[in-house]
Amino acid sequence: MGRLTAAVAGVVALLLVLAAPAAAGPGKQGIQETTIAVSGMFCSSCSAAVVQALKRLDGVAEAQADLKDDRVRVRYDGDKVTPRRMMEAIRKAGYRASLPGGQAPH
Ligand SMILES: [Cu+2]
Repeated sequence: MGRLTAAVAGVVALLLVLAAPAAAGPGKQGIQETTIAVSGMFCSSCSAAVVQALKRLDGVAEAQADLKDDRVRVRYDGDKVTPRRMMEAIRKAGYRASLPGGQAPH
């Protein structure tokens, strides 16, 4: 393989890698915001634990727990993390999580 051919092949490979996320599907890219219903938070250390669990995830920019309304509002990078992963993190921290709008956690 000549030098030029190798260079072209390299560029093509790079373009394919860059194009891959865009081809993965519409919607979920960039900064998103969602609200997750959380039950089992009874005091401010509970809500702090939930916020901590979320912020530990790569891609979560901001998390704000609302103790009174049993929910947490999250701003996140849709390329890096999904609401499903967030709910798993909340459950691992010992709380129950579901997406509002009837989507069951299981
Ligand atoms: Cu508590």
